[in-house]
Amino acid sequence: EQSPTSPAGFEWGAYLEKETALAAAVSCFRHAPLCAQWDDISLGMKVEVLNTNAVLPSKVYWIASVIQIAGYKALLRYEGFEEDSSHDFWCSLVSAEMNPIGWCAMTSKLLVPPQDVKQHIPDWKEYLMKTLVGNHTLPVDFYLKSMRTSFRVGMRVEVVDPKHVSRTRLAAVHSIRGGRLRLVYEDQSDAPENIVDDFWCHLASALLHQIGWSQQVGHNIKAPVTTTGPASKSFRGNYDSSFVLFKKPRFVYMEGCYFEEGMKLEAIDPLNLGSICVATIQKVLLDGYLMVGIDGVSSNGYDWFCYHASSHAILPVDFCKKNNIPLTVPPDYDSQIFTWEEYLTDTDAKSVPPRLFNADFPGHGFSPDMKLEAVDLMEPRLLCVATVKRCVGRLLLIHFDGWEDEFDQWFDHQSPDIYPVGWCDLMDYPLQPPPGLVLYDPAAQNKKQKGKRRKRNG
Ligand code: MLZ
Repeated sequence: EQSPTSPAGFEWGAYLEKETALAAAVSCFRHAPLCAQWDDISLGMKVEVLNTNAVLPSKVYWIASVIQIAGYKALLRYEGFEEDSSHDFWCSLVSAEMNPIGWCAMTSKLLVPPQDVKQHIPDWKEYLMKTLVGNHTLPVDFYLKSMRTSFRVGMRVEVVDPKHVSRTRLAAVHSIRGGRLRLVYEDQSDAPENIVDDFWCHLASALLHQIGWSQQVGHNIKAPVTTTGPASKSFRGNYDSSFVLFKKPRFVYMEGCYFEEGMKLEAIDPLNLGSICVATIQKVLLDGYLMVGIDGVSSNGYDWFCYHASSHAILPVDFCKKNNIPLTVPPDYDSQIFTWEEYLTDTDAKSVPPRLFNADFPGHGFSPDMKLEAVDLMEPRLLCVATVKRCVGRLLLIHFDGWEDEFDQWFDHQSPDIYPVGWCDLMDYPLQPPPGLVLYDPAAQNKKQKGKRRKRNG
């Protein structure tokens, strides 16, 4: 199936409680909606929400306190329950059901206390006055502003060819959800029957470029074909993207001391994103782009990968050693005894001067064990329940819950492919729960699946 579908039944709140885990805060994700406003959200904040603990024919509301925050979600407790947690419930902080104090009065909605409050409260008005004094509430304009983007369905782009990562391929924007694009390749001639060749990425992805980019920087592009495959799959773009829409990498000076063909470095393996490998600059393109090859993988150049000189996926030699990360060495070397010094002599090569790497690091709010939603970049349609496993400078090692460590992937902390807990819900994008998780929906339990090992490229 090409379009994402979500196995029903996964609830972040219950899962976090079961795992006794915390979620990374929305403010950690710069590209996430409402990131900048998240400072206004705090524990103890009071809101007006639907009262589900009432038996009345019409909708009534009540005041609740935020007692825990996890990404976009909050654990709420209705006023009056005090220490009694039995009626606590999770709710998205960004939803039409979540309102600031005063909203009911302004919109003539009824505030009715929950029926199961054990406490005897003779005067609710006085009680509320006391609890409300000195507390914050939601900002009035706290909702998802329309996610305006200049990307449009039908716009043609150049994007990496996952089957042949050293080249790009023409594609058109088929749909947009929460800033994520589904791109359908123009050439469907190699796609298996009943499969539409497509790719998913965020509009700020480094893999996405305007029409003409490949030619401009000297990158390979799959030649356009005249036959585009079965008409049933055809989806043609109708206008070319312009460069103004795309995230520009930072400017790099290419004069003087610069990356040179043959120089060695460490790089995240584009086809196995959990591994940092011994690599070589294979080609220097224009505008700061580089073709990087993983040493010992193949010599045909098909899996060279384009990284910008400012990318955080390329790293100076000994980065892994300094940070206690296992370095993946070429097949004919032993990682136990590998040293860069010896390898550079063996290969008669120079290493990339360390000052050429982008060392910017403003800091971030992630720490190990925090939960989040992350794209499986090997199958970028899938947004999965995930955990920060390690933080090394600006890099995060992300583990996909329920999957073996072989699936782990390194992400930059500013990657547009990691999202706060609750993002999928907010965007109505399907979230992949951990496989084999005992779900709360009994019907879904029969469909339990086991996490499988996946081979490189698989
Ligand atoms: N087809 C793949 C899906 C892997 C998705 C993992 N996401 C973390 C497999 O089963 O190997």
